[in-house]
Amino acid sequence: MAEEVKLFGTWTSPYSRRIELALKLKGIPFQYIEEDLSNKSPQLLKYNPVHKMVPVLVHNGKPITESQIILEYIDETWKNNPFLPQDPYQRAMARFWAKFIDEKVKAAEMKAKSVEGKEIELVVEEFFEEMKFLENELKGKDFFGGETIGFVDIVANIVAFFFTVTQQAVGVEAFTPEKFPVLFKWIGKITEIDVVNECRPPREKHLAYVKAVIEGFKSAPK
Ligand SMILES: N[C@@H](CCC(=O)N[C@@H](CS)C(=O)NCC(=O)O)C(=O)O
Repeated sequence: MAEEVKLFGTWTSPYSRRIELALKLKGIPFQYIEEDLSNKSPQLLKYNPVHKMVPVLVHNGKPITESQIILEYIDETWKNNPFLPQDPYQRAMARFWAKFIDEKVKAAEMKAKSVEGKEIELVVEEFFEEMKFLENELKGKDFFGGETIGFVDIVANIVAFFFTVTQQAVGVEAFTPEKFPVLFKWIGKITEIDVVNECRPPREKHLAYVKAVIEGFKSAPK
């Protein structure tokens, strides 16, 4: 039976972009369906009735949600170019760091929504303090996955692209090559991979979008 792979995503969503990247790294042909999150499609609501969020991967009619779970599903279903290491301890560590990244990102996002002005800068500063753990984890390696891009690299792409854009939109210089030499070297390395760049939103359009979102937070009733 021919495989049918569909990805429901949104261009600004780092979680959607990581699934696109995973599918491309595995060489899996797929149909991409762009969702308008202000007017979610009946299909999205059917496939993700619990969270009603993108990304959703639909494989031969079966939906899978939550980006890290989708990544593991892809890795288990298509065995070429494995994302997770074989060794159980190394697998556990990869899952630990991936979870760490998403938890810290979500926490920073929630905090940023509840504060104003200068306080946003503090949230960004605090977030990048947490990211020092990630800097340490990467020391001595080209990629989190070792010699090549793996599970944590795919998840950490959010730090490489999305946080640099957010920082520029907010106008804070918390994430700099001076403070994070190892992470910046890693950004240089993953940016050399064409498929990684293909899965990144266009920078100027993305920057304009993030600025508009931040303005929205500021003007939203508290
Ligand atoms: N934990 C989820 C997060 C996904 C997520 O936050 N998706 C956002 C877009 S970036 C979304 O669909 N938001 C729609 C909503 O909250 O109604 C994952 O890893 O897939």
